[in-house]
Amino acid sequence: MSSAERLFDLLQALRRRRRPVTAAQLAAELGVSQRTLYRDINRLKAVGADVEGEPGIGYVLKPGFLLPPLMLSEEEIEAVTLGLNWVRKGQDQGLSAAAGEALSKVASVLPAELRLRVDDSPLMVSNPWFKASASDPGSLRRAIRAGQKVRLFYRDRKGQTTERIVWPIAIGYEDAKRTLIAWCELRQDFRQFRLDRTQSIDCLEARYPNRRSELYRQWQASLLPENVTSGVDTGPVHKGKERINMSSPITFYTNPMSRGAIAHWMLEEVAAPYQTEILDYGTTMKSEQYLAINPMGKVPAIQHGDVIVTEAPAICTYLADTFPDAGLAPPQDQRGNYYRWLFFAAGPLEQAVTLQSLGHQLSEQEQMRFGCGTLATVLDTLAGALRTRPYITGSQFTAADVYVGSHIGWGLQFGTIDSRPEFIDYWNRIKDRPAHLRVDQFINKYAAQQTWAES
Ligand SMILES: N[C@@H](CCC(=O)N[C@@H](CS)C(=O)NCC(=O)O)C(=O)O
Repeated sequence: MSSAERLFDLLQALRRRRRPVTAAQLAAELGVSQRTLYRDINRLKAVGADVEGEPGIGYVLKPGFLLPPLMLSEEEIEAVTLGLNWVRKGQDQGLSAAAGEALSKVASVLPAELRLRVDDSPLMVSNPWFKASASDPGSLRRAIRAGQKVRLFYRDRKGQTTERIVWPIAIGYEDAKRTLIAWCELRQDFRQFRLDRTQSIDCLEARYPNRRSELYRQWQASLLPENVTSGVDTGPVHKGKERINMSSPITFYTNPMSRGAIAHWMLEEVAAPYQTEILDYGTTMKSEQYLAINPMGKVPAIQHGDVIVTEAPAICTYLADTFPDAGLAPPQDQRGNYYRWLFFAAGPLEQAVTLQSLGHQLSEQEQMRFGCGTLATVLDTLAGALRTRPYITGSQFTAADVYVGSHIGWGLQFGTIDSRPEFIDYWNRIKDRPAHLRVDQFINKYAAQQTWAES
């Protein structure tokens, strides 16, 4: 590496940081000795870079030192051109125009042979296909810069329009949608608002009291509740006799985007103390430690003292029996419907829906052999039961409703179960239970964390 390249890399390493960085760190990062690094720092200072600091304490580059125009590498030109072209094609007219301007400025300071890399970039950006927003994102960006409150007229998931005063702190850009992240005065919590669902945005004179950076930090910290960890932190797995120790904490293994949501709902219903371990598909879910819990490498699973339970319906039943105060298991002599519909949903319903989603039509011969028969018969049977009573076992909500209801709720959402009135009424009856809403909120936070948390 030439000494000019080395100096350039050092300058970049300093420019990336706002806090002092030690010579040892810089030397390791750039692959040079500390002696060379001290010499290079002095050479940078000699050409006018305002590098503050001392050996042993750390260095920081003061703003204002501009790179000569030629110091953009070919990779950097491609990165800048691609990024600016992406913004130029966006829906925000202000940003789009600014990106066009910035691109021509970049091109104008490059030597002719490199200018072509901007004008004739081989890296293409597709035409946008995100959902259009009725409101101008530019006004939101200005409100964020100025720390101004904003009045939103917003259509929520149920299609109802609500008016909110919010403190905007960031806008998230995803492929298909734009999301405003803000503190909501109504909810007294952070909320995300899809810009395609906003009907109007008024920037108010009033400023919000906190610093934006502080609110942003709080929002990042709020993305997952505290009793959640990632990875597999298993307690001792006993191969011998199972014993329930009621005082043992429950460890709940899940991924929020999975059938784990069913077990989670049940845990919330029985109000048992539990610790959540989030496992990732294909990695921690297939780790040696977790295979000792569930050799299937699937979630959900719970460990309660020495007892391990896998399979969502089994977890629901186990929790209902183990925490009888929650009143979610019918008395022993009234469990016909309870067992029947739990097993019906875990067997025929799940099987028929899965076959249908794979596009597999069973022949008449196969229908006799497969436990589910046809999806139409399965749904007729289930709808017939729900027509006669509010909950799947009768007049009381039970663990069977957590399980059967979850299947129906998903089926309606993803279109794998017909929107029959019996199913819609039943789902509306149970979906706003506080325990279910808490799980919903957890899943939303997890989804936000996956999308927006800083890595
Ligand atoms: N029969 C199990 C099914 C569990 C299951 O298939 N879980 C999926 C997520 S919904 C899973 O863990 N898949 C990961 C994998 O198979 O690698 C139950 O009802 O709990």
